[in-house]
Amino acid sequence: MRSGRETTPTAQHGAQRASSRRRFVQRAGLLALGASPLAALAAGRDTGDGVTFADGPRPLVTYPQKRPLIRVTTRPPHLETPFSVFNEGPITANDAFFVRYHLANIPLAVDPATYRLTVKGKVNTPLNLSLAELKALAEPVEVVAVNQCSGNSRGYSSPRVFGAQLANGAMGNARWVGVPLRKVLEKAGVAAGARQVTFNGLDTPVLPATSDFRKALDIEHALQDEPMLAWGMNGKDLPFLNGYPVKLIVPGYFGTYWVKHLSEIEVIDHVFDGHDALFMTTAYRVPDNDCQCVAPGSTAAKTRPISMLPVRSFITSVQAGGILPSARSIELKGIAFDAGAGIKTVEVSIDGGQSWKAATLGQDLGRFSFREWRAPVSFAKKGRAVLMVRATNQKGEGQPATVDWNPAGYRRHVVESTPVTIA
Ligand SMILES: Nc1nc2c(c(=O)[nH]1)N[C@H]1C(S)=C(S)[C@@H](COP(=O)(O)O)O[C@H]1N2
Ligand SMILES: [Mo]
Repeated sequence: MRSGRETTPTAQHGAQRASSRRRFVQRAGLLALGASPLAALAAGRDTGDGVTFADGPRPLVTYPQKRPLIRVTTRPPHLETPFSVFNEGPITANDAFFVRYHLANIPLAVDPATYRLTVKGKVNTPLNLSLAELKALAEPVEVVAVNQCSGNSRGYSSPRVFGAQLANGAMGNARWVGVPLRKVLEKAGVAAGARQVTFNGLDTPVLPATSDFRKALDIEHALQDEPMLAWGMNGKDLPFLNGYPVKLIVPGYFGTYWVKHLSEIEVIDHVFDGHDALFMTTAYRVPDNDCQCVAPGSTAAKTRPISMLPVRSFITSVQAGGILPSARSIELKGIAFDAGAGIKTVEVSIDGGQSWKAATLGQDLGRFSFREWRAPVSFAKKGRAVLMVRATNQKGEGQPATVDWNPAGYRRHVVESTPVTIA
């Protein structure tokens, strides 16, 4: 089933709950991050975006520096952005940006005065940089880029798959400021035989048997212009839950590589493996073929690490179950993005994909950014209609009409359908 609607509490009821939750969160301060049972009680039945998967309702919860977001899990915090946020503009506000962690031991505070970033391994000069030294290491650069979780939209996977049942809000687009990773590696001096670079953050597993969360990039990729060590997000410091004080930004690549609270960079002479490499060697892998897909319900014989973002597009101005007027022109609005080739065309359909018309693209904020689009449409008849949107990029890549299924529900990029009622 695609989605269902939750009963919405009355506005007053919702407001009372929100204010008692705020008081609770204020009292508990940052420590509330791990206090799941009380936070869950306080959250009650407020619903995030009306989307309910087989797991049950998805309440809104409030965390430090965040507006109410959809609770996916509490320990560690995993929060989804309500989809209506993406209609506010092409940049996702810091307080609305989704949050994903894997390990329950997340840092609750980082002192910018004592924070250090270590660079070690196959380098000529190991580094131990303070935040001030990192910021002064090279001329800061900026990029607008989409951070999308590999599992974004996984809840729509059919057959259903294990993992967080996410709707479409595990993505966001921000203006990142930092220094190129390349400058830091050049400062350390990459030694001969370097093969990959690994990244580790301040979060740790609760049990020693659990793998740490570490990611690896090939040395050639790490030395390209795009990967960045960022401290700025939309003109502010990174929100704590999005990786304060420093996060690896890998434009065009899925969010899993964007390591938060980055504390350690290691250059290695082999492909990353071993006990703490689970998030490269076992998780975040896709079928090793062109479509990165298998027949629904089957498993892949061979896999490889997930990498770049496929082309995606969404209608943001109306959501599934929305009601639109007949016999007058209305504007559909939305976003499209890809891994950095850049969006070339966006087309919309209001008849379930039988006919398509071109949308007008909005301002170009850079090839890694959300690209807004608009299209005037009018509905001749009352009743049900299915809206669709599809995009192509400058390389001619588009979106499949049917789902490219894989066992982890990663990288959904099918042409989405939005059922609406014309009244
Ligand atoms: N330190 C650390 N960094 C991490 C993760 C994590 O669990 N720990 N999860 C990754 C995944 S899978 C995603 S999708 C992004 C989410 O970034 P956000 O929480 O800032 O939105 O963080 C990545 N960086
Ligand atoms: Mo993710």
